Amino acid sequence: MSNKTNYRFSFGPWNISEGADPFGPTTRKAYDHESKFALYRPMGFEGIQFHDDDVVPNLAEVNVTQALVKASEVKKALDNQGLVAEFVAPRLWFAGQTIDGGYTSNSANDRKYALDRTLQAVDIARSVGTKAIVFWLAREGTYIREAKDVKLAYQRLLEVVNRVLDYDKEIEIWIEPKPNEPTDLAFVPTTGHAISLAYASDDHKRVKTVIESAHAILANLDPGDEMAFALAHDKLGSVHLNDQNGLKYDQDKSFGSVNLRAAFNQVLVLEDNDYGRRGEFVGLDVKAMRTQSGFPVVKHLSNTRQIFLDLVEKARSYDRKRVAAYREARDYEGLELYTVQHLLGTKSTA
Ligand code: GLO
Ligand code: MG
Repeated sequence: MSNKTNYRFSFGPWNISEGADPFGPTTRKAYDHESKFALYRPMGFEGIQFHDDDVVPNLAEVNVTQALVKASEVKKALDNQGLVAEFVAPRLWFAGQTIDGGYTSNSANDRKYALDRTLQAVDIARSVGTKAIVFWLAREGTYIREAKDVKLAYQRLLEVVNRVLDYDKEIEIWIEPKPNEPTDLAFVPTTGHAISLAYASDDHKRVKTVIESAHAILANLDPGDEMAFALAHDKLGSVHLNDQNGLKYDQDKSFGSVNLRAAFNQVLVLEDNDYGRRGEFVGLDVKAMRTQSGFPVVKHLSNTRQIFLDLVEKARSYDRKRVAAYREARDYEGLELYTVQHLLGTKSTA
């Protein structure tokens, strides 16, 4: 059953951070942004997830042409290091114009800013060599329910999706759902919402989703099931593997570090459905613990990759015939013991 895919891994430069949180200052020195690229290959990664201003760090200060020149320079630097850009995401949550959201802001000027910046992110994506842009809809939502007309907000989101599809006939939009944080009630909280938007769009084949394990857990959903749902519609553009200890702030813990069995089930879904066969990346979105010292701090990334690969081994040695027999006999108690013992590496008594 397993396809023996050689998985390709990616992460974003923001995954190497200075350890600040809302309650305290940074705990580590900043590691030079572009020097981070040299860390990828030795750790077994080849894809870089970019925000538009990770490609062009001073984006607000340069003109459109300068931004594209910089993006093609970055592309050359990546080529030289055997790296590829996986996607570019417009970082709409930092600008003064997007305090109350971008595409769904109540201000027409701010909505225009968000659309213009998104179209520029499409051009940056093409110049840096990728056809995918990610919509993580950070501030598209409400802090109080009465603040926005929610039906109108969803219509506005669809309008932006269509504008982008029309602007570049090859671009793909991957929507990354998340139910809350930074907003209280986020628009497009689940995979189902993202996929509905895709089907409502003018070219649904070019609208997919990025599923982040922690975001699914924050919506009280099972990440593996969310991935399977997207795969059933051929809409899993990428994944952001990590972990999350229940319904609290977004933790971005190392994959499998909280719920090993749920992590195993995510790997099983990817393995059994040939994920990666068309070059899709196994993307990570993990944060190092604030307490960790070093320069740079990258163990959380190499550990997550290793845990994923260890679970791939577990997925490949999981006896599918035996699973089928338990299913056939409807002996789910037996199946559960087999699965847990398989994960524990103990002698199977089931
Ligand atoms: C935050 C998101 C964020 C996105 C990134 C790429 O919760 O997971 O890290 O993945 O901005 O769009
Ligand atoms: Mg993410």
